Amino acid sequence: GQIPAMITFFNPNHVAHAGQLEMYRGELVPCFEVPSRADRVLAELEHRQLGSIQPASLIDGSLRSVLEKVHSSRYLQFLERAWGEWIKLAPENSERDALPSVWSVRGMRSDRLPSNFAARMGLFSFDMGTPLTAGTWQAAIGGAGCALSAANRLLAGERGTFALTRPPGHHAGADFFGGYCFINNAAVAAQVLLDGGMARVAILDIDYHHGNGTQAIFYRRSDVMFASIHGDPSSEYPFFLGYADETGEGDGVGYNHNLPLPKGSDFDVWGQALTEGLDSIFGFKPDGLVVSLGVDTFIDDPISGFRFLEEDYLAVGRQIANIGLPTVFVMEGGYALEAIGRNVANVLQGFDTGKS
Ligand code: OKP
Ligand code: ZN
Repeated sequence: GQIPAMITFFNPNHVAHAGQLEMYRGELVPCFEVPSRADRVLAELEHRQLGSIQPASLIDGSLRSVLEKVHSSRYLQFLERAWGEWIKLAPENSERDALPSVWSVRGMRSDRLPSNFAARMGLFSFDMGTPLTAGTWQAAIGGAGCALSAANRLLAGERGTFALTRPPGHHAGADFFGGYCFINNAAVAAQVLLDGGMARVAILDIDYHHGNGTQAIFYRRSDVMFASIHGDPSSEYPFFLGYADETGEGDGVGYNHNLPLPKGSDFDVWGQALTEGLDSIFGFKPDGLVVSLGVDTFIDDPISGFRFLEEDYLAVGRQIANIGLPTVFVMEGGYALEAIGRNVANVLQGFDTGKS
């Protein structure tokens, strides 16, 4: 019969976010999270004719309202105004991106909102690898718009949709940016599905890095289950979250499932973790699934440590399709530029051809 095709929502504003340098081992190095990532994925989807490609919804009342449910008001206000404040500090700042350099840690306060911009950069972030640029806000809300549109199409009866955007989102928490992420697009998609009438939604995060922001946003909630397969945080970014003993708190107890794997793991090992993650998602009986789709699990990824081959991504898509849930895919990481398009398209194609 006819193969049901994926609908992709593309964020044309993604190019507005083009960071120059990130801090790495004591020096500023060129950013890995570059605009060509999204363009290459788009080109491959067009080349394979993998379903229709549509622009995302622009910022409006419904996007504002879901953003306020996922992020704190003071964080959103900070993010929207940050670039203006940065260039007000000194005119030459318009030549370079903003990076934090001071943080509030244990024993210090985070309830006071400092008037100093550098202090607020630190208050709302957790690393020095995530430059905030002139177009960060526009790009990030464009991505959230993709997630909103992709979730809405699922509510309208679609089996699978894809929010193709950058910057990624899964490291962004309710009130912090970091790990190249500013707005948590997967959390936006999940919240839209709930608001549209789904009782329970699962998020499966298959990016190489643990989705600490997504986990934190839903950690005390029983309406969203978060399951993640990722590099062991004892050696891999983001280091300070993502262990197997993090199972939720309060109402959320039992609805967080971390599956850390050692750096160097290949698809054989990873596939067993996927089966385990999908089993617990299936037991949760969700009405819908959000997949945080990172392809930095690829063997040639420059900043990650798993050993996926290109064809493995077809199997990933098929296995996800097997649990038979309406699914929104949301783009996260993947930094091997030459292969990123094929790897993402393979997941979507695997899903399209899998059991519905
Ligand atoms: C974002 B996503 C690289 C150091 C790692 C942070 C990685 C963020 C990954 N020089 N920096 O999960 O793909
Ligand atoms: Zn990643």
